[in-house]
Amino acid sequence: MKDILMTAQTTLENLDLRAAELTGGTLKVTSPIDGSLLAEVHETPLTEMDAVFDRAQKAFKAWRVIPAPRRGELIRLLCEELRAAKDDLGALVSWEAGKITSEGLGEVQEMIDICDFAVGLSRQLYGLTIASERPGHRMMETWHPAGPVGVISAFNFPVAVWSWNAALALVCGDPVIWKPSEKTPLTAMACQKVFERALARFGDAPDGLLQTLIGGSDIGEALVASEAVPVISATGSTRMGRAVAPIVAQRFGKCILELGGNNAMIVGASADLEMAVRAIVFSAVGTAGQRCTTLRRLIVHTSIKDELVTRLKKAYAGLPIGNPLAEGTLVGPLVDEAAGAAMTTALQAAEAEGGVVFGGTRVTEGVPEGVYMQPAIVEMPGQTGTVKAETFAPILYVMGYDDFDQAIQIQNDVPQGLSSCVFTLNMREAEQFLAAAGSDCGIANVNIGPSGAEIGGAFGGEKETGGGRESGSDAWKSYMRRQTNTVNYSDALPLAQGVKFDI
Ligand code: UN1
Repeated sequence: MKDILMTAQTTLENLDLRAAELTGGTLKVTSPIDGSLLAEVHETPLTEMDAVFDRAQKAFKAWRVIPAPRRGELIRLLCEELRAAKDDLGALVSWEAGKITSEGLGEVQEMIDICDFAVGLSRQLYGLTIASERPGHRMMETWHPAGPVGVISAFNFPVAVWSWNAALALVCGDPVIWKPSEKTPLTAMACQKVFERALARFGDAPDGLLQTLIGGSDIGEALVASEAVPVISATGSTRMGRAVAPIVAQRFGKCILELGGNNAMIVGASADLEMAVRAIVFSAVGTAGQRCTTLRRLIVHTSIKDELVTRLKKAYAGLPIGNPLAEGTLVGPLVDEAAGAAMTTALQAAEAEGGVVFGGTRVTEGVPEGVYMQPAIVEMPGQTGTVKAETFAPILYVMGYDDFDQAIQIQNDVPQGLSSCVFTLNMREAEQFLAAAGSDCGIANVNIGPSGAEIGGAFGGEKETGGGRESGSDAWKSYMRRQTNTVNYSDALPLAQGVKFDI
């Protein structure tokens, strides 16, 4: 392990994180790869929070009047800095979150992509013009910056989810206060450094455009409760969302919530099974089953179910599990012991409900000292309580169906509504899946898996997933306030709806 640790130190140094920042603090950061201690970082004191909000408000007042395309220039520079830091930042994502090398790099690429998108967006914060019912009047909509945005992010996408929010918020004119997961403060600290390099090149940005808070739930609670932060974007569990949303609603702030997913694939009788198997394995097993978009439920036409399960078992049996930094590894560790225990508990519960489990045991040989689990396939007699709950681990529940309407009904019959997909060559099934009575999720795909979305689309889901949308399309509107303007360029004052009020 010594060599690997030395590499972690080199990565931290390359990212400008100095010994003083990495030692002597109260928050221990361990690597899921082997449980080794990466750093002891300093937490933001709760007493510092008022100053954080003040700085953000001051920054907002200065930043909101900078023309949006000039704000885009900062993101263009950030994008350049991210490109330069890609290898190191990707490696640090692997160290801190346990992702395989290609997925760590992929996450940084996702940041680069959203920055590119945001630069273009900075010249396209379009409002509508609206036909007025009154002569000599003009109506329009103008989008203005909303104010400081609080970003709460999870360990599993420690940097990409921040960038979806930050790149948009900053071109929209909003400073960002970031509360990363306690499990992944180092990647956040590294992003703060990368951002500061972009700021230095930009020249005249106000102080406090990005502030990163290191620490636990007390700091998160202060952020959520603060009236100085009109928008809170929170990614994590449904439990966390249920705690955050009422507090923000109470003060009439806006929430962008991206919470639990319990994503399904329907495999129709006509499906290209070769493609389906590849899509299933990537989306069920990739990131060790720790994506919001991970495939958790497979709803398969009974005529092909046995064949598909046989092929999947074969693919699962050959999966390279181990050190995520080693070449060829496809399945890295779960984030911690609690995640491994939750997987085991869910598998036991599924078994008690009549499930037949393949895999799912802990791997201890030939792997470092982290929580390495054999991904599991569980054939279920039906959609039981355990299947309806999201367990953040590589468990794939398999159920059969005979009739396509029944498949859609099973797909929708869970509390979560993030991502979904159908594998079929039957265009009627494909269109039915995408139609109003089809999938009830925020994301619905045909002949690709539910995970690995591109940044260009709006990302988020319905029901317990929280209803928020981040990333592409018009998700930027959540970071701005909308103003309706009516301009009268006539010399009369007609009232709308024909109301007469002559004095
Ligand atoms: C998440 O797991 O919180 O679609 C985000 C995907 C990635 C983002 C996942 N682009 O799988």
